[in-house]
Amino acid sequence: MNKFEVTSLSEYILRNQMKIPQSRGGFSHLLHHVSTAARIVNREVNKAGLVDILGEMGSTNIQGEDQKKLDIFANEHFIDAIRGCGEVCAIASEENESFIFFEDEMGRNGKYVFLMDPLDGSSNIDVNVSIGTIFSIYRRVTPVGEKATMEDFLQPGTAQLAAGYVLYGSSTMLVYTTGNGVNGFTLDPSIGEFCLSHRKIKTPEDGKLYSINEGNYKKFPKGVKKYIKYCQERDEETNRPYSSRYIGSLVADFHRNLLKGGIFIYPETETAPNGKLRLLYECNPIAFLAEQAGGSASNGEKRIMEIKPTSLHERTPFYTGSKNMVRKVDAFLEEFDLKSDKKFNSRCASVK
Ligand code: P6P
Repeated sequence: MNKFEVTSLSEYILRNQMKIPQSRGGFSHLLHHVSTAARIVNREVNKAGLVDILGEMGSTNIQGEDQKKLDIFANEHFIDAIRGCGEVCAIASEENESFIFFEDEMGRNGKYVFLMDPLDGSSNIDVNVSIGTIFSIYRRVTPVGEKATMEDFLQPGTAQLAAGYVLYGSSTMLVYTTGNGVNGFTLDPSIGEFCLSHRKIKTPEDGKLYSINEGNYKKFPKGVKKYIKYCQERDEETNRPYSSRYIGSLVADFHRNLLKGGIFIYPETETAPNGKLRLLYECNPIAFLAEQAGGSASNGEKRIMEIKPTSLHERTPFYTGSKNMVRKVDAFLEEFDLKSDKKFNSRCASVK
């Protein structure tokens, strides 16, 4: 690669499309539209402080969360961009109670379904903290041409064709995978293009950062409490104590840990037994990226991407990042929190 050679996202997509036999470019076309929507949302996020687009809409979304004007803006623009590409038959969003089926001829014949959290971390919008868009793409399982059903969306994360996020931070990045590694593209505002800046991202197997909202400490499972204390102990051999880093914006926290090494934890609590984060359009796409970068993602007991979803907005406990750190917290959970029936079963199993 020449020193000053710039690979735009468009060029990268085209190069990779040619590697896919019999590709007619539909998938590449879809990724282009994601990029376009990301640039439109980025424009509004960057000037949020200057125009009347900050603050509450006075409405709440399906999650019962206050909707910020930018939430609505991002949701509408991603829906329009994805509808316009003609490759997707239906879309599910954190902001919508059910999925949206694109009735017209073009939509009906789309081969893919698209899931997204259009603007995650939106509670940070008014205080200028990084926020993000998270997306996930599957091949539909119902016949092309017919109406999409919930079956198209309730697929395990292992069936994802692509996943990614847009990070609206000090610079705007699009990070995605199609199952052949993770690449990061940084928006160059002077040319309006996402340019390859982080080729084949690999996350360190060990890290020194742990990200969790310790304000909920008293409600955490015993294994999580033990792991937090483990992170805080002094042990030179294992580079402890680790540093606590928590922004309260999943994409920003995950992205930092992805590049530097670390673990992000949003566990179950006494008051939220399934945690807070959504399986389909937050945890599965992030898990796909984590695994493709050499990390891992679990719900404390099993691989996130092997969970069979039962509803569009279901939540899951989420442990993701450096492989050895996720393995460590899973071990603490196994030791201190394995459900009594599971302990009983595992004891029975060990008796055989
Ligand atoms: P808490 C933002 O609302 C979000 O969905 C994620 O981006 C973030 O990781 C999490 O919630 C923060 O939740 O309860 O720590 O404020």
